[in-house]
Amino acid sequence: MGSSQREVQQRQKAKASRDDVVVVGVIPEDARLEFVRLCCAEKNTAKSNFFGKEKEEEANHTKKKKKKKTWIPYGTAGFRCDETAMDPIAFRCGFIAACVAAFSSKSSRKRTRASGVVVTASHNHAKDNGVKLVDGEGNVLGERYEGACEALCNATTAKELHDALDAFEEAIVEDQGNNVAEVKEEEEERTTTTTTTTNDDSGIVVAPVVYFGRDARESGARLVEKAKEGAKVLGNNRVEIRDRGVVTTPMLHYFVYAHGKAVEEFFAKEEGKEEDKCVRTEMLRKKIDVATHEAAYFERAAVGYLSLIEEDEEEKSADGNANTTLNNIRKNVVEGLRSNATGLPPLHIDCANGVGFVAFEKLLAVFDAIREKSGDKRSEQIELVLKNGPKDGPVNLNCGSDFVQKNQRAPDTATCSRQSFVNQRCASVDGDCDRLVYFSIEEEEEEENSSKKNFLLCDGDKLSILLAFFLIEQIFLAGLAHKISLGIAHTAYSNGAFTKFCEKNGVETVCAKTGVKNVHKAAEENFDIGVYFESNGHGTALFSKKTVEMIEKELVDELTRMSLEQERNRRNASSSSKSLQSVILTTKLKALLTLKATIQTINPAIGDAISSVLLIEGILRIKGNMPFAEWHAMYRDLPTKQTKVKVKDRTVIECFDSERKCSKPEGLQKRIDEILSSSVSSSTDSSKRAFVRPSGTEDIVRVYVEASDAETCEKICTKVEEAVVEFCSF
Ligand code: 16G
Ligand code: MG
Repeated sequence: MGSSQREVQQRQKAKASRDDVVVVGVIPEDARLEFVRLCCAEKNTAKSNFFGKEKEEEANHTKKKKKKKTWIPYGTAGFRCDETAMDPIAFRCGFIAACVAAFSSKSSRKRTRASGVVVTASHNHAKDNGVKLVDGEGNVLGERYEGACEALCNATTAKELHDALDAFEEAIVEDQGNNVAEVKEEEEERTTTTTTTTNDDSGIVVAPVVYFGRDARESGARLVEKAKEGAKVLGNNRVEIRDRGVVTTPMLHYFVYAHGKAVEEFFAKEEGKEEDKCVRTEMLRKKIDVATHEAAYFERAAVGYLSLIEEDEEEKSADGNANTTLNNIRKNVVEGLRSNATGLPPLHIDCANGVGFVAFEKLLAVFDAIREKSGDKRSEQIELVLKNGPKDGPVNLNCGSDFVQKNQRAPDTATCSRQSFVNQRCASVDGDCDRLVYFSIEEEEEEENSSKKNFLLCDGDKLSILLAFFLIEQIFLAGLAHKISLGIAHTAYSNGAFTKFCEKNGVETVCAKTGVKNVHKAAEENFDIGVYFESNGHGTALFSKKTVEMIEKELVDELTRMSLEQERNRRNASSSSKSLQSVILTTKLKALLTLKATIQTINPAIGDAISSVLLIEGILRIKGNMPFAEWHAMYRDLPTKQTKVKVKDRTVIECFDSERKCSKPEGLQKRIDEILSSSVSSSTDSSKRAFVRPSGTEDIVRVYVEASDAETCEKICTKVEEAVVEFCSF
């Protein structure tokens, strides 16, 4: 008996002796064993790289310590570490993604399943790299997988690998609901036929797909190959691999989302119903190819933007005939919404020396193509000046949204000096283009001819405000305010002035833990339209399915009513009451069209800096070319201070209340409360706030403080840092 067979028997025996075990064999045994074998083989060769330096350095330490040092956690957004340590993790994540694509579906057999792997370390240093995993819906892979993924990627023995795979299978089964039998049946069909694909109820042959993509880091190509190797272990007959090369993280999420949508639509509409199953299979494949092509992503966003800023020609000509009362109504209601969409100065985008540059270039090419093809002048109404591309220097070095937001200063790189941003309208994205902040820097001449630079930031909070207020207005004008709930989800890092402003204006807010997955969930669960942005610029607006359907239905109804109304008006053009009715209808229709265009511009899968730029640019134009300063001045941020504290073990800190308070180590929260109410700061300053949390991406504790003046912030921060050191050093 071979050692692997023995292993299987031992595992099965162990499982049989446990009463609670319900999961056996979601992952086919051949693939499981091959995966474990390859992981162990890699450990013995490439692992010198994996555990590399630390292993040597730690040679004299205890075994426990050694393990701790090399353990790579599943962080806030997947794995991230020095790129030289990423190979085994990329390999294992490839296998994980393949299993998610092939087995995690909630067992709708009419669905070709997909998943995704993005090799990126986002805003982190160029020498780092990482993996973000995408689930079948195009969302961040669910939290239920995190523990198993972490164990799987850190396992060093066959036993540890098998245990982690068992836990992983349990998470898959949870995802499948109670349809394990059905999935197993599919698996049998698949392995007993020689096709490379899966049969569904109607006999259509479909294949689970893993989409791969990477940011512009040098190590990306190597790590994607590793991840693909991992996926291939599941077997060519079980999963198809599609490598999308250098793409932004949100693009990869979109491909997975669009894949699922294409399949769903194909079956819902019973496309090619009359054809035989081979023809239908080919039709489905083509449909998926088109929907998940890069061009589809850019065209969707570009067309969405153009519809958003659309000018209503009919409205202009109607104006001439309208009486004064009508003109006034239009002025108040309509002009506030739409303006001649020219006149905003160009937007200078700092692309963090990363993939965003490449993606924005492609977007601009789509606008050019639209203009050339149809002569559509609207596509001139976006002017982006792209700065800091991948050839300009190491990703995120002195540039990118993280640099801009954390340091409150403009980028400064070899190719784009700080000066090149002065007196421009500017924005900045991060290394994988899922964060966005706007900023401006003005140079003021001072008396003695020296210059002072004024830096103003519109961070995630201000993006939320602009977007939420715009949507509230549109919902109101569309007559849907009583049917749709809209609110903002944010994190503890949102400025106190932001929450106060929302409260004052009656906008509901909900605070969630740091991390896109948490804020996304809070927005989704609490509102029909949930706007969310972390202060660092991650975010979007989520429209529930019900809301999208409602808007679409209202639009159809409204168009029907409009055409009837126009017909009546034509018959009796002099009736002012009918004209008034017509204007109100126009306003409603416009709002509905605007909402529809907004939905199209947004990446439905995840927050996306490209669609956010288009959306914000569209809104600013609709708002009469709102100047940056006006947007920035909607409310004034309280001074804040953020620092990092290095401690022995950051995980001793445990938080609650969306990370605004900590329960462990005992006494720390009490000390923070004392600092806040002590003489360090004025007792009348009700805006004082401070919290600490262990970072999910770095081995440090983060400290956040805000108060009504910068000096108080500094003082409180120093005291809180001291408290962290004191309470965490045991
Ligand atoms: C990751 C998260 C981001 C979060 C940040 C917090 C995603 C895609 N990214 O970048 O949302 O704000 O981590 O980092 O989820 P921290 O835990 O180190 O403070
Ligand atoms: Mg990012």
